Amino acid sequence: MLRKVPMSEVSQHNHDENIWLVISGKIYDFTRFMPEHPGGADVIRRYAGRDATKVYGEVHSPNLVQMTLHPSEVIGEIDDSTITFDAHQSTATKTTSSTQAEMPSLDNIINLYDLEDVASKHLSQKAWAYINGASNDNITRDENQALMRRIWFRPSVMRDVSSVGTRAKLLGTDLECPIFICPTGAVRMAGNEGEIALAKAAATMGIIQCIATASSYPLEEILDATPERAFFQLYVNKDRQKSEALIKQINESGKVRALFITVDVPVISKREADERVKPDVVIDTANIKTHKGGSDKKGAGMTRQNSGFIDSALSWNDIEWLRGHTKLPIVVKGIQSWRDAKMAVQYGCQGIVVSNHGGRAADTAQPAILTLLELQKNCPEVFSALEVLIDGGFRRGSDVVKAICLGASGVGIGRPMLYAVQYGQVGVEHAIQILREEIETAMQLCGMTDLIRDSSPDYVNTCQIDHLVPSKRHSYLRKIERFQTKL
Ligand code: 173
Repeated sequence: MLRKVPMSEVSQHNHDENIWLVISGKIYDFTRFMPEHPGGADVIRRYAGRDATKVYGEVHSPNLVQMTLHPSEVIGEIDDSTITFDAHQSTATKTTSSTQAEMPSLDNIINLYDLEDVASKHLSQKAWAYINGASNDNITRDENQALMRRIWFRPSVMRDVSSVGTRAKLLGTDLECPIFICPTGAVRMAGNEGEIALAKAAATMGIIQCIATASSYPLEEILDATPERAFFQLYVNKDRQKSEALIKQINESGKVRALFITVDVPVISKREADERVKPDVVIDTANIKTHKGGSDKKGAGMTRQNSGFIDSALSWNDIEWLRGHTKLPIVVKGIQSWRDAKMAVQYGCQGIVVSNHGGRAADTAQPAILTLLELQKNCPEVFSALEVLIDGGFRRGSDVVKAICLGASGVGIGRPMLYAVQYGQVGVEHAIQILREEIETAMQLCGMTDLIRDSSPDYVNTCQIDHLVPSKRHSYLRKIERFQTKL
């Protein structure tokens, strides 16, 4: 039985040496944990001696506080008769829930851009800045999409397309269509159901989610909501033992089919939108227990606050270390050059994700679809040595079909899935359904009946971007020239 505590007693515990917060009717002692809070001490301090239920609920899963604090840090239960209006006051302003009522019905959402439009109007300013934003000038983010539109279909006609199939195998897993949900940090910023909505919708729709290290719900809860299978994205921790423990948990879950290791942000890039919008609430992530804030001007807001743990010393030799800790397929996520694709083959990886982190890594890095084309032109052997996945800028079923024609075995969808989380699980299912139908229609209009069997570069005309792919020989000759100049 928990002790009933009057609000007047709670409000006295309002300083760093002794700090209590009320969350969902229970009183917790945050004194020990406050310096370790991944989102920083300030947000806890702001609610010292007060009710933090609302602000807590915007960014954390209901059970996180119980899982994080010791049983001895649960002080008691609030005595309801002692609560005054003031205790509920928070400094947080715009929230997702307060605006949800005005969102258009899902029937009116007919493509993924509609979801983005809703997000731009209904997400909190901070969530929109974090999710929609990318690095520096957002050039790579936007060009990822734009370049896809400079690849033309070369449709075949009269191929009896009365029925079409999109089934595919991705890293040994059977899918209804070759789509995976990209790993993204802190999905709960987009909507309360967060990664749980993604897990459930991926299952009902027959696709797969790649769970992120920096997820907002605890890994156990996401895995519980995952009936059968998922991928897992790993940021390698500076403290390797922490990564090893996480990999062990992944191995033992029996649900994870591949380990994606993110390699394109050894340091977090400059995320200016994220930096500019000061948070109402400091969003953090459930599975990361280290915090390194920055007092410099490198600028990445919430992302940087939660990324101090990422090991920038990661190198290709670490693939061997990873291999020593898991039997799962290892997929290197964030390949941006065809030479690195070859490296992944040399180091014995089972897959790569051609990706620039949705333009959130090096700004002005080449669009992902261009990298895929470079692989086709400069090292086509890679496609049979490992699985080539891709993400970045995919918004239409036709974009997906183009990537599959250029040799990708699966396509990742990131931001649009988060925008769909505004509507919870049904929203995510709706988004996946839209994509599937668009894929089928694009196939039929191009004369394909089975996506995997029929897709080939013959269906796409890349002449508008071919000249952007430097030939292998060209760069090799440049190297020799440089060498000769030195001599
Ligand atoms: O792109 C991101 O925002 C990202 O990868 C990340 C990394 C660490 C914490 C939160 C998000």
